[in-house]
Amino acid sequence: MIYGLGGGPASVAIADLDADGDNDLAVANFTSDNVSVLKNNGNGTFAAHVTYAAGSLPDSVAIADLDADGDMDLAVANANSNNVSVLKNNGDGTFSAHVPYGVGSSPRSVAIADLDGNTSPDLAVANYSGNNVSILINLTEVLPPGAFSLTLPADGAGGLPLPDDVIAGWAVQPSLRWSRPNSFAEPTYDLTVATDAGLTNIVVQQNGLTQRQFDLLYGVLQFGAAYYWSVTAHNSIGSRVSTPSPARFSISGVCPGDANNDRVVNFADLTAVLSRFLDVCP
Ligand SMILES: [Ca+2]
Ligand SMILES: [Ca+2]
Ligand SMILES: [Ca+2]
Ligand SMILES: [Ca+2]
Repeated sequence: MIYGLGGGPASVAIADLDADGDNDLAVANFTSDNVSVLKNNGNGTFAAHVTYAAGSLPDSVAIADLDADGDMDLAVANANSNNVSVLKNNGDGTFSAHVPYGVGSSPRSVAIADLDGNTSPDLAVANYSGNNVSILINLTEVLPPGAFSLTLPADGAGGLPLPDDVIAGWAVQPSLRWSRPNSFAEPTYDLTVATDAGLTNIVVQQNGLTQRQFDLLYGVLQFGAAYYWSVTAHNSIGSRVSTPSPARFSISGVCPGDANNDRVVNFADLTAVLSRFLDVCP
């Protein structure tokens, strides 16, 4: 497949620009003084490019979340205007007007990583005619994690199966899940599950989680019981407690296989079922 672009495409970078789970393209168009964004249709084909103005003779593009608002922004090295354009993502893969930052002479390449160790991404720019490199330290304030939510199970969800019964009621698998707070670096998470809203009778305490989900194991939860859970996110600056805190969910009181209703599944249940074998039911 071939996709049309602006003039003289010189550099391409890849990231999920519209936060829909697939990787999109940003291309610096050297002779048309703009950047093309191509959104992935989800299967490796791309929608027609949308262009955004950059500086003069953009020769290089790089992608990172430069302002810690959770979406991926663009940095473009403009060879003829001796600056770097930053284009902030509006959150949906469209971009606001570029803001130029002066660098050395004839910048031809830009790369992004945290250079001063404060977690925010900074820029390094190679200046072709200047025979040097410009370092642009990101001055965006590094803040504690932003607000985030407990997403699965939904607060108040009831009748969930036990983890060993899997699937139904837990979406894909019996996992507790939450959203990502805004933060330059992914926070770590402390998870608490308790049998009371005050989170004192704790049944699960897991600290330092690096993923935004926790898989519940067999044997921890009980039929017919209610549980309360909360997550606290930590980054280098501070902490943030989830919304809500706590959320509540309850497990189904129905025990699959407990044919004689004694809350235990054993041979007695098999006997109870077989005792009715060949019964004619109305
Ligand atoms: Ca995408
Ligand atoms: Ca951003
Ligand atoms: Ca943004
Ligand atoms: Ca930094």
